Amino acid sequence: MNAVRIPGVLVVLAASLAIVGCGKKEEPKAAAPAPAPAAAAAPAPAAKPELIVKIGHVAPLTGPIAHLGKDNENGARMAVDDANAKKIEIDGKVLKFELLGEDDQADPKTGTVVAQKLVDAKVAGVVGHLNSGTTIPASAIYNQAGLPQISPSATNPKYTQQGFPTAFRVMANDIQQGSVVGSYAVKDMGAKKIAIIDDRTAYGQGLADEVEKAAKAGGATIVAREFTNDKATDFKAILTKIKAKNPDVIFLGGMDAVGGPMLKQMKELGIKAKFTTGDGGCSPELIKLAGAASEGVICTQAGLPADKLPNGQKFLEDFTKKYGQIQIYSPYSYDAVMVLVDAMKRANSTDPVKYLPEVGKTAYDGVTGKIEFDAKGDIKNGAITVFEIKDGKLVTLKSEGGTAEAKK
Ligand code: ABU
Repeated sequence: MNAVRIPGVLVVLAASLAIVGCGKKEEPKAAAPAPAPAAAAAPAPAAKPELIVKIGHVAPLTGPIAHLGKDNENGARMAVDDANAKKIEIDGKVLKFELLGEDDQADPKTGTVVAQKLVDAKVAGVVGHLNSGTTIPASAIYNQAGLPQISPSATNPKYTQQGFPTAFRVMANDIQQGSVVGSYAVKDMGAKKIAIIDDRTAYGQGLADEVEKAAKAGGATIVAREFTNDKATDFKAILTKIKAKNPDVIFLGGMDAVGGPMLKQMKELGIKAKFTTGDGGCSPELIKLAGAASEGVICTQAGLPADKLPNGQKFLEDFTKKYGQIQIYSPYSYDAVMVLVDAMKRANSTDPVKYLPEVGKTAYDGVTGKIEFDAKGDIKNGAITVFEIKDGKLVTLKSEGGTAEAKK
């Protein structure tokens, strides 16, 4: 240990001062002048009152596609945080958005139960649901309550064909997607014989029907039409039947949780047909689940890829930093929240009765491109992008539709 060395002369001096100090009489101290009164602090400006605005969000947060539900919810949550940071004011009050997240388990009945729960909680609008099979029955409840509902991912056309003024979606629908997939399989993949499997959900079966129509119109023959369900993991029986028909292409109308194990089992059975699927299977999760069996898969998403969008790249960076890899729909749920907020601003009201008409008049530059709705609530100029899985990544092959500026 290093000793602290004190010079000897200082020790003597300090001791003498101490002795002197001990004998010293205290002189009475002159009264200290009264302190000048402190300058009166300026009163802090009164904080503006807040108005709490609840936004509902619904997706499956449990079950086989919980990863997609969480991706959707994270997109909505990020939008709520960004909207709150803007300190938007209406009638002298700062809007404080709160996200009320519900889990519908991708189950149509649960979807209606949580929809009613959100109506009872007096949300100002709803982003959701994720699945067409839950979005469609829930939309009747939101319509009854006069609540704007924007689905970021439900692509079955029936959702917006019901004539509900409350129903909107921010991506292309399956009439468009089915036509692109069917014609891509025939023209670009050269398929003459196509086998189709669907998961019997509103999305899977609906998209499969559209693909079948387009493939037949293109001159292909549908050699098999099989079905499974959205919770299944063993497809060997239907794949064995399909193998006997020797198709060039197999199309799956279903989600990535079904597509992943199906691809593995196709490989195990030695099926050489190319595999195609729609937006519900076009995810990083499909690659994770299928591993090497996902190489060469052709899939579509109902929008433009982030690198073709002016605001897409920044969203991708910000989201990834906060929540990790984007699955499929988080950019769309982000935009869906922002469309509601934008309509409230234009209406100068968070009352659904007053701001619902403004949702229909939206012209919003979102992270997924320009958002405008047609009379039914479908997005105008919706786009479909075709991807191929190469070296474990989704690589863009081509996009159809979308606004000209977005594609520059
Ligand atoms: N669009 C595919 C996944 C969601 C759905 O429509 O069911």
